[in-house]
Amino acid sequence: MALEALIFDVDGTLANTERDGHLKAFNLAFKALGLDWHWSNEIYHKLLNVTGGRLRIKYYLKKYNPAFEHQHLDDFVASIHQLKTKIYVRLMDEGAVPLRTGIKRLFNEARKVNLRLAIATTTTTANVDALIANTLGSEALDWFEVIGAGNIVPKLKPAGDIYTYVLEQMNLDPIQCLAFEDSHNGITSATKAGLKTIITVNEYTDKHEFDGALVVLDHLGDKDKPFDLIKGDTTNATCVDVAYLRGLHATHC
Ligand code: XBP
Ligand code: MG
Repeated sequence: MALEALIFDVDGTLANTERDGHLKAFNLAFKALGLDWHWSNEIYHKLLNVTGGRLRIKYYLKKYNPAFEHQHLDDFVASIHQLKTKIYVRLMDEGAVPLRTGIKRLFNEARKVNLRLAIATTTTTANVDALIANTLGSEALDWFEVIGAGNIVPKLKPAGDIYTYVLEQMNLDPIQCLAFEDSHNGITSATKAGLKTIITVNEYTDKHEFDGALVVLDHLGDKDKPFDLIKGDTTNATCVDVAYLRGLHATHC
């Protein structure tokens, strides 16, 4: 079956949103609410194993702040997360995080040949919209046939639900698509939905296990900035373009 669609994770894949976006927003929200919690980059590295902001806050409390008590913990965590989302959106509006190398180029190339595009992420819809609108323009939101976000399915990555949801919405078989991810939880989710995955690592995920990945790269590459191949078939390609993706798909899918 021919390659029909590309499905992208957001955080760490489209942009390095964690340090200058999510982490910053969590800490600003804690401060604004008068909480004396502060997540260092080192702790955040560990907290990232738990996907989804609400679950991450609850995991933090259990593991690093067990003395903290609240009568209505779920509601309290939800209110912290709501404020964190508001702050994150403001940071994106201020242009806090650029797209990763090659993302804009690949979107444009894919659109030219009518490859269908979609998003599968654990983050909140408002965060995805803010990142896309501020880096590509609000019209770019229409480039994605489906934006599958964390508030749509009950089980977040590493469960396969969000990818399965996106595939169902697009009426596509996993073999007709490729997924783009940056983390172990991400590739686990895509694999559970039957998808083959291209990995671009970042500072938080470069030590992760990526068994079953089609290829592991430092980034997608651009004309003046070739990618480094970390794992996968040797190639003369220097950036991930449609021809390279079709080649990978024809060989491995
Ligand atoms: C990304 C995440 C997200 C963000 C926070 O995982 O884990 O939880 O850090 O977003 P992936 P929210 O890239 O695998 O989708 O606070 O909106 O949940
Ligand atoms: Mg990710």
